[in-house]
Amino acid sequence: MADVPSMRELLGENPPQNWGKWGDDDEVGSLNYLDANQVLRGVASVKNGQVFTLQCPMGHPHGDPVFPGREGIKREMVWDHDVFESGEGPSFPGGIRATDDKAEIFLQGSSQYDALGHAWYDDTLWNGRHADTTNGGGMSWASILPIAERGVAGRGVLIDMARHRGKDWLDKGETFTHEDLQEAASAQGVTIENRDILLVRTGFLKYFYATPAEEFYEGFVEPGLTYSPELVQWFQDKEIPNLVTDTIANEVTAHPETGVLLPLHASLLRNLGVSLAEIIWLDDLADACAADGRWDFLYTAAPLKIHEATGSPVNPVVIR
Ligand code: UVW
Repeated sequence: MADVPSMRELLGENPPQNWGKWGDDDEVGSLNYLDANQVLRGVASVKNGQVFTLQCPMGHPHGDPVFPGREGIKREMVWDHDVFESGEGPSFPGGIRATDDKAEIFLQGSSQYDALGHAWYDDTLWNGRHADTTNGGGMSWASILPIAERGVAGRGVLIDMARHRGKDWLDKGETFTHEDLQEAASAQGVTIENRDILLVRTGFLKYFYATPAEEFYEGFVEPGLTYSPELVQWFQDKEIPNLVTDTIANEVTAHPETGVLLPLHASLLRNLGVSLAEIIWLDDLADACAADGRWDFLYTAAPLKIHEATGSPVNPVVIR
């Protein structure tokens, strides 16, 4: 791919950047926008008490949606009825028995939050720390732990790009811009306000579960937001703390004009500190929003507190 420009060439020498904005030791970035007022704004958008959990099941019989190279959960039983009957299980006073199981998982192999240090270029991570902080068996800088300790809560707004375009799901590689998001928002009758948590539905997870894996992964390219300097500036001006999508990587896999892979991971996550939540199930929430025409709600999420991890499974909760 010799003719693909470097990330620096695509994004420019001085792209919008929030390094130092919340102090040199900050590891949660744009989540700092979600102060108490933003949480109360989210609470104020709760109207009928409906609750939605947005995690995709881990270990779905169809297989789990993962970025190529990763695998879904591998879970096995440690204790079951047979283990006790065979005498291999423990014997507890009084005779109580229990199930137990264990799992091998890619921490980014299911509905997940990315750590701010998860993706980088030019050897430098979020807030200007060197990429060698990822060495030595874990992330000593900008791991998922600070985000897990902080939690995420605020007003969420769902933009249903698939519904807006009259499709069950967007096509492989289909793109949209921040202007398309705003056009869809006004068609939905909702405004994307400053500091909103931005949820975008493409229908691509619905496509995943409806499609054989060979077809889904053939020429792997997801639909999604596509990089432009204007889009990055829009995220910066609107102070978006968190992008949440029903795709595996939050953006069109490769920038169509240049072939650069995942430039929004570089410009939003690394440079602006925008938290990325991926593989998030939005279909049931979208149906409820479409039914009564209300597209804003209280969005809450907390990844797991895993030391030095690059990401973590999450089950966001929405109350509307
Ligand atoms: C990669 O790291 C390739 O993607 P994601 O951020 O979706 O986990």
